[in-house]
Amino acid sequence: MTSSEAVILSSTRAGVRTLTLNRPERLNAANDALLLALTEEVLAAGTDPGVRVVVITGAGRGFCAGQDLGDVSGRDMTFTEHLQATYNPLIRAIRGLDKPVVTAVNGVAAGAGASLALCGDIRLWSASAMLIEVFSNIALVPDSGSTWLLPRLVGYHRAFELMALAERVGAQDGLRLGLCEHVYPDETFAADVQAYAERLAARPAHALALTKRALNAALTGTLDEALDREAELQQLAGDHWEHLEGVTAFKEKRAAEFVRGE
Ligand code: T3D
Repeated sequence: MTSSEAVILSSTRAGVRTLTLNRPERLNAANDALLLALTEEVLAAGTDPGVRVVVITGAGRGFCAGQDLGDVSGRDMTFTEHLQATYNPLIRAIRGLDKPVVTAVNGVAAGAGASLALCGDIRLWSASAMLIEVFSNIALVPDSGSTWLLPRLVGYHRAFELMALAERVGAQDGLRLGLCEHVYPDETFAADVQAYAERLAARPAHALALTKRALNAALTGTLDEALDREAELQQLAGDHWEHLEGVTAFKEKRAAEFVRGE
């Protein structure tokens, strides 16, 4: 663990790098220091060979309450400049990372915090997690990717309703709506997240990186483009040692071993 004073805490176990937003007294509302540090940590995890999966979670009872509203007045940047300098690089770093990112939503995720919660490759929620597209409460527009991602998850109309009314989505509704993959009890959440992330970390890292790349590109492209891209990426996957190991393990009727001393 790095300094307990830090706005982002970082720890690594069994190939899983856990990045914890650490402003619990503000429900981890994001100030510039937090956003820049988180982006830096995500990018650093991407180039660290000891990291196979990144988990993003929050300290205390919140995941992230969005922009720190105490930090806005007196700012010498426009909203556009601010988003381009802080939130947008973070969301791009997560979506562009060649490693799976798990958002472990331990409590309320509001505003840009909701965008952050949604943008993980895998979204795990605790039973007391809650997502709020809170922007309209302060007469702002959803940002940090929410207008792109939420309608793809729930459809235009449900997304508009959630955004217009800033309705609170609890864990069971989040699961039903496809905003998360799994819900775990509060008491065992951290252990359940670590166990899930370790399962992911044992999977073939190179193949998952290519899979993430293909899925992200497919979200905005045509079927034709996806077919061509799959054919190209399959070559990269098929030429990698992971593929040989997977096939050999199948033939030898044993579990494949995808983690090597890299
Ligand atoms: O570039 C730009 O600036 C534009 C980008 C915008 C991105 C955005 O995210 S806009 C949306 C900003 N976020 C909000 O509007 C959320 C505001 N917070 C809330 O609505 C509520 O706090 C919650 C629904 C998230 C949680 O409610 P509750 O009742 O569980 O907790 P609470 O009592 O309201 O909050 C606990 C403390 O955290 C409290 O401080 P205190 O009174 O104990 O000293 C509260 O002020 C603080 N806090 C919560 N959210 C924020 C915050 N402080 C600063 N900024 C916050 N966003």
